[in-house]
Amino acid sequence: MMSEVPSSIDPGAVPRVRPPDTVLNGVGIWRGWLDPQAQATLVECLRGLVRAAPLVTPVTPGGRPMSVRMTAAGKFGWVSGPKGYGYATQHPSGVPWPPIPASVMAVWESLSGCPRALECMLLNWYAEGARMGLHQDRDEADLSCPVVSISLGDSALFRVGGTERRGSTASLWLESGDVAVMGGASRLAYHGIDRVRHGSSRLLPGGGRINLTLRVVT
Ligand code: MD3
Ligand code: FE
Repeated sequence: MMSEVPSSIDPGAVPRVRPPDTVLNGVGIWRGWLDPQAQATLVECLRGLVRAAPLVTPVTPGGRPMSVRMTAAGKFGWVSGPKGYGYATQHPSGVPWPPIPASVMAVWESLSGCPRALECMLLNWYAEGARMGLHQDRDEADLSCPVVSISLGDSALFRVGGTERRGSTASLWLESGDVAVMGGASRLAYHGIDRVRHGSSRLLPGGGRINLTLRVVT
């Protein structure tokens, strides 16, 4: 006799090993998904990545320099300059983007619920005083794929609203090791980082915050 297989198993569905700890305006948040050891190992990997593809100061669509500095890994990264902005296959220096760390790939596979392969990891660096204004992420072609965010280092006050800029918003502190998944209706939610509590984490010796956002671009 054949062994019993639960009929509910869908080979296309990627199981999430645990439900989110919090859902804020449709954004799922897994607290401490990466433990302190995994965070430290990942930071070492990111140090090498930043040496290969140095941080750059992006400009807003309005032409103002951002306080956050950025680089990327994977098939695509984000570039901006006086001539405009968008996804590109090379760092502004002309080097290809470094590969996405394996531990980051594993986060995508565990929590995105997305059948498509990860194409881009953007790295945002928040030095003391850096913030990110309320915006939507809508430059990716396939909006059925979520954006997944990994927070490392100092705690950040994350704000998320609805799909219209003027709507009401809710906030929470993202801490080192937390992972947030923006899928479904929340994929086009307005969001930003109001402030970072400098020195709140001991992961990075001089303080500061790293945010990794994982994306399918095409
Ligand atoms: C909600 N980064 O890189 S991550 C960004 O912490 C960005 O650096 C912030 O916004 C950061 O674009 C916030 C959480 C996040 C990322 C993408 C989203 C929330 C999102 C896309 C849609 C809705
Ligand atoms: Fe964003």
